[in-house]
Amino acid sequence: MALDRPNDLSAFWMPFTANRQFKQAPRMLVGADRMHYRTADGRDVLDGTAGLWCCNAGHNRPRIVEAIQKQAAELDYAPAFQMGHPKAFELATKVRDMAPEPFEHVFFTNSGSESVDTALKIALAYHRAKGEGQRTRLIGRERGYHGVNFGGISVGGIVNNRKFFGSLLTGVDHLPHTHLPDKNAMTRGQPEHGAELADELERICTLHGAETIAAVIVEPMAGSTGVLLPPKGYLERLREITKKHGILLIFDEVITGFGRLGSSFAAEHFGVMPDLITCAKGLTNGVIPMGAVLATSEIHDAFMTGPEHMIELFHGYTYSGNPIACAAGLATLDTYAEEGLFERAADMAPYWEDALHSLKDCPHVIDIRNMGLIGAVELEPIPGEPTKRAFDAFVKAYEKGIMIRTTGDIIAMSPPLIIEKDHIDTLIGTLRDVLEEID
Ligand code: PXG
Repeated sequence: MALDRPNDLSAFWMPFTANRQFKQAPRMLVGADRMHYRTADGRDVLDGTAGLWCCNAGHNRPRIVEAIQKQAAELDYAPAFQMGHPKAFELATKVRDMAPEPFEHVFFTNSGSESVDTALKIALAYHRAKGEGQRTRLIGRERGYHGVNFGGISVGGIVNNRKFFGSLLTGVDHLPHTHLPDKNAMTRGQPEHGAELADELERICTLHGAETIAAVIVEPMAGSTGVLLPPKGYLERLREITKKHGILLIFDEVITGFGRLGSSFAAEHFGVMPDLITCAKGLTNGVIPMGAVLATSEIHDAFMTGPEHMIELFHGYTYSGNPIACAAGLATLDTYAEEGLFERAADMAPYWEDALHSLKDCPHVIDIRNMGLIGAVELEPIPGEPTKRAFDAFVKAYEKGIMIRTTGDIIAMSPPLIIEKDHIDTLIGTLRDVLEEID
């Protein structure tokens, strides 16, 4: 029988977790259904974060569960290199069909971090294939989160994710982040100020020589670092400058892909087309690890040269296009389509926005930001104890039956797209109580 309360917690070194604090007071989840988690002590907790921004269709959806069960019994694994199985092609076609027009090709990975490193490698190899092998520099952004592999932390801009891990990739530079609370606090949707921050790319091009730069990678909306929205005109400007200099633009859509903003991808939402898109999370509803990189034909076709028996891209993973992940992905995308969940997210967004901004008079709140079904509430840090206030809010929220995420002193929420208005009322109402109770 499974142990609901394992009494030896020491072996599992938990990721991105305060291990010692957790193991003194574990928050153990043992079940889930649609909008709720079930805890080991028998409580239902409303999921305000879709797990880690990934369970966009909610939890334990029968169609996805059955697809996985069936696939496991039919074809558990197929070699990913020089062999194929039908569902990988079917899923790639489905992803292509739901992506904005220029994205014709899909490379499968197993996580957002792998998608990012894959996209960076494709960008470098693309330029080499086009006879521009001198384009080796990669440009990220301060406060960017691109996963935790070496490529991703090199272009990423979160200090604690970088500083412990050596010298990282060389030839990397960073754009400034776009968080301007003095000018943009309490903005609903995209902020007015900050488009000019994209012009910093011109400065970086002048500094290094634009012809040495392979790619710029940004999250169209930065999630992990506390929901930082692109100022109006910013992404358009980045696209303009990258295009002018022959630099590839990569949108990291690990969070924004699959309906978060009320569209399939943020590229579509903002009407700005990058050259590569990374995704993961919502691709399989978080149920089975899987990610992908979407590429335009221009990029893909640049590799399709040379003798036909030769491998064109020396890259891939044992589990690229794993059959069970593909089955989960197909059932997930069918669920999104059948239930119209992306449109639903768009329809629900104004109610979500109003509910979220109703917290502006709560204690400690210094900013509220939102877009689609994403929201952030930024708290004034306790002097000398950064992150403590938000962490206290997280623990208290969990005790009161809602799941939120915190980063620094920012509370982030990204509920499953099946959320109903009364769930929003509960989530925001409980968060109000939490904010009124914490120090
Ligand atoms: N890129 C972006 C934009 C992400 O948000 C990754 C890459 C890495 O994905 P993997 O699958 O390797 O974890 C992410 C992941 C949070 C939180 O609470 C965000 C992520 C992961 C876990 C927690 O903000 N984003």
